Amino acid sequence: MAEVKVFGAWGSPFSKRVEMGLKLKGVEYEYIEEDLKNKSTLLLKYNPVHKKIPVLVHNGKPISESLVILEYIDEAWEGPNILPKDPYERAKARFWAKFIDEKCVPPMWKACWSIGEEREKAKEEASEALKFLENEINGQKFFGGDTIGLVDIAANFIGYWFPITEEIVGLELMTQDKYPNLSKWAYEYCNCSFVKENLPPNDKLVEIFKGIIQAQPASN
Ligand SMILES: N[C@@H](CCC(=O)N[C@@H](CS)C(=O)NCC(=O)O)C(=O)O
Repeated sequence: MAEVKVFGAWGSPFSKRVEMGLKLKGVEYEYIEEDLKNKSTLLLKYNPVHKKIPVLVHNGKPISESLVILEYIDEAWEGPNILPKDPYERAKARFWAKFIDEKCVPPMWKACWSIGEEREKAKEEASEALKFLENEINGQKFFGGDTIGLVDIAANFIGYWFPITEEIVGLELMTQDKYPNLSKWAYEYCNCSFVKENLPPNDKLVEIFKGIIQAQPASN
């Protein structure tokens, strides 16, 4: 039987992308929790370039970078498609997944954890980027249409982690008023059974985020 291992961190949306891909395909795997403050020799061996989780190891062969791993999973195993079959739709899915990583997640995260002018700039950038995603859903249940695909899994931070963080830090960015499609999508995605079962517990994330706030200087 194929040996499938995931080196991850329980609270990481990138790590969860890989687990969601494997769950979607029905692939069994061994999960290895990494301590990111004290990375294992194996993680450093498997991902010497970025030294980050997640890493998927399939029969001893390591693959890094969550979006690359998702494409690998799609090609290596039968089961529901992660990427569409049509070449144009595939290209579009890759475009939006890259857009999420480059244009959405960084300013959204920064908007939560920065202050003053930096925060305002990040909020503006994040709002602009989210508008594109809001339009892209365009009445569909998921970015992939009726079923969950690459863009939905790539957007997991937007659907689950961000609303929790927003509430903790008192930010109102992805509101239902401004982003009704995205808000509906987030609900549908997080309540899809295989997703719901694999999301990190809300209270554990809240604890982590509250810890970050407490560790910040008093002026924040
Ligand atoms: N682009 C990477 C991002 C992965 C990433 O940022 N992983 C973080 C945890 S959420 C990590 O391993 N950080 C450890 C470090 O930077 O030293 C991917 O998509 O896999």
